[in-house]
Amino acid sequence: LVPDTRVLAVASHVVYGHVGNSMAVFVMQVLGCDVASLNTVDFSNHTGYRQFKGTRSTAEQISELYQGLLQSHLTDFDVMLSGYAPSAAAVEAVGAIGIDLQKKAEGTPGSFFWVLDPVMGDQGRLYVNDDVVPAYKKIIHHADLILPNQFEAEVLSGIKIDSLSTLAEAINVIHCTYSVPHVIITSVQLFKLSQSGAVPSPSKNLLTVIGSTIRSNGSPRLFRIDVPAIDCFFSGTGDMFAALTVARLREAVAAAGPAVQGARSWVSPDDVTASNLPLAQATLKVLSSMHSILEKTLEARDAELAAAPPLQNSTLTAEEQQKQEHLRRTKAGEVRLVR
Ligand code: PLP
Ligand code: PXL
Repeated sequence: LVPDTRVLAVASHVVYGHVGNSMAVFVMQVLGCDVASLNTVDFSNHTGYRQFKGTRSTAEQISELYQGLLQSHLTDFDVMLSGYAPSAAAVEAVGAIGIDLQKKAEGTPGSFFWVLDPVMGDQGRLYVNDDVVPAYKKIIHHADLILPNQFEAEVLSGIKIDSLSTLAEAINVIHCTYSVPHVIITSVQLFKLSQSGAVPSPSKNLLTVIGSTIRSNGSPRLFRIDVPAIDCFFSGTGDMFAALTVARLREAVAAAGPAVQGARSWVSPDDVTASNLPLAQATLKVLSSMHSILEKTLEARDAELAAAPPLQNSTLTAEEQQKQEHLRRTKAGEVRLVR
């Protein structure tokens, strides 16, 4: 069912555990994609451990690897998935790769698709340098699909999302100001929006995903999917979402047939159901996989923590014990990708 799909995955690599490309490459491969990985950082482990060793790529190093692909004609990618980049200059270097691949595909609409995850922050907080924000704003209109979380959608659109209508406005800015035809806001906590009275009957136990494909008249075709929230913080879920979306969207677009395959927008103005919206169909499958992997992760984490209780080592200071406990819990919470 999956069409042949060559993906260029540009994100971080960790030696131990599963975030960034160390998550996305396996996920896309297991779903039948042929994946090339360009790593923007190479760390021992993800930053949630609060300590790591390793290196960040410079913009020059990223560009040089791409030059190497170019000189040997190794750029026949159908999809690029770009995630975390460690500086504004690195974001621009990744952007230049996406723009170059788009340009090569210009003669054949639909032959190249750039999925961009604008990794900048979460929960009201930037975790990149301030200058990364304008760097994303400069490249984002070249992307076909972007995957911001609620905070990143606010940063990009300049609209504070505090209701369903401001959420729709932010999506409209992404479609119209940035001319990005497809967007998925990967997590919205409607119950938090409701604290201002703006949203009726929300549940703390639901996570909402809202996406949209622009219609051929420029208006958004919105869809909304509520999923049960798993009450735990995992690193790498955004990367898993992005990787699953690449694979499932290829399937959904292929199933929708030639009319959709070459088009920038997949819906006409009078389409009112989501049944023919490939982005919504793909997202349903993505969320279903995410749910089963995260449930399994939670179960395995709890079993691991129960099997080996915290160390009681009186030679450690309280602070050292706390650190060891944090490391133990973080390791136990690594997303489980094995069957
Ligand atoms: N550092 C690197 C190398 C990352 O790839 C990411 C997220 O993708 C982050 C930091 C942000 O992670 P955190 O939420 O732990 O700050
Ligand atoms: O997107 C999650 C992620 C990716 N890459 C690295 C990380 C994290 C989150 O902690 O540390 C290196």
